[in-house]
Amino acid sequence: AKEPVRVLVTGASGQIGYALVPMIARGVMLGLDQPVILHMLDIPLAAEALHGVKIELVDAAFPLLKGVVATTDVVEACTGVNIAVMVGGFPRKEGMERKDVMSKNVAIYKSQASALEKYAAANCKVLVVANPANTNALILKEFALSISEKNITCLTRLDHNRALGQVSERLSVLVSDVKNVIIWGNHSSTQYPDVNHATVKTPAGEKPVRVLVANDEWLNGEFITTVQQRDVAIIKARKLSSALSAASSACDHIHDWVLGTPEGTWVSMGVYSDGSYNWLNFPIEIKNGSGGLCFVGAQLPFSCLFMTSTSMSEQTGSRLI
Ligand code: NAX
Repeated sequence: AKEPVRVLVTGASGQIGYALVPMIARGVMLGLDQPVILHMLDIPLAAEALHGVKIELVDAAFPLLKGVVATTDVVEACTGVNIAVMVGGFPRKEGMERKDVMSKNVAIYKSQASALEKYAAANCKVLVVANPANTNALILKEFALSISEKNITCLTRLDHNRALGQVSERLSVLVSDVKNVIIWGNHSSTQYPDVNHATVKTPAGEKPVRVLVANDEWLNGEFITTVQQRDVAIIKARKLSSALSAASSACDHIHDWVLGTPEGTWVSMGVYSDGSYNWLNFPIEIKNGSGGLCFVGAQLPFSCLFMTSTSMSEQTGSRLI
């Protein structure tokens, strides 16, 4: 049997955390044969709620769940973790300026970064979900210098999945038959969802999305704004921001990072880009097992990113051009 993998979720008693921890415990993130030990961190104000989540995890009797650490102590939370999903953060409240939120998040991410650096397992993979995800990832990198920047990513898979969902709805095809959309830019409403290389599997082979949709006006207009502003639509309908889709996309992100993407398929991840941009989204294809570099978007006419993911403890990669 495999050794359990320790997965940290910060902000675990929040909306996304509550949706995410059962998915991890069920094997959605790391596979149905991978035992896990969940580490859940939240702030003292949420300690009781966090305890409640732990009770529910016990009650759900997940066969793969080999242990639960529920704590408000950042060192205890980070000790020995192989994967860290950073969901906790200070939300922007009415009347707050962006810079006020920023300074709160700097303090939070500074302390969590140093705890991860000191106490996490070697080669711990970090996914930042909390917004502003790109900036929080950068703060984390600045304060955890010994963690390779290749092991620090942020979530844009939700935007990627939303784009897949839009194409699937428009064409009335299975979402699992749509692939290779790309989300460019920052994880914000200025992101650019791109279907120029996206395809749909049909009985007659793979067809370009642009050909099948045959409506550039929709693809260049409503499609893009729908993906960019999806959060607004969810908040309007639910009076709460996205949670189950965010949790599911975080699982997809880690799943593909650790286990690889299917041959010929790329996904969007926020990764460190040197130069002046810091975290940006790139299409990334991750090959499992071989240790060889994997090519991202072989037929794409732009510079891309190489990355490999061979096992939990081994990850190399380098940026190309
Ligand atoms: P909630 O407010 O429901 O939960 C946040 C949790 O974090 C709370 O339980 C809170 O007590 C905890 N927390 C606050 N400070 C903490 C600290 N210092 N250490 C540990 N825990 C702490 O928010 P939720 O809806 O779960 O969203 C979480 C974050 O995800 C937000 O920043 C949100 O903006 C971001 N999102 C990012 C997305 C993405 O695609 N990157 C999409 C979904 C989501 O909006």
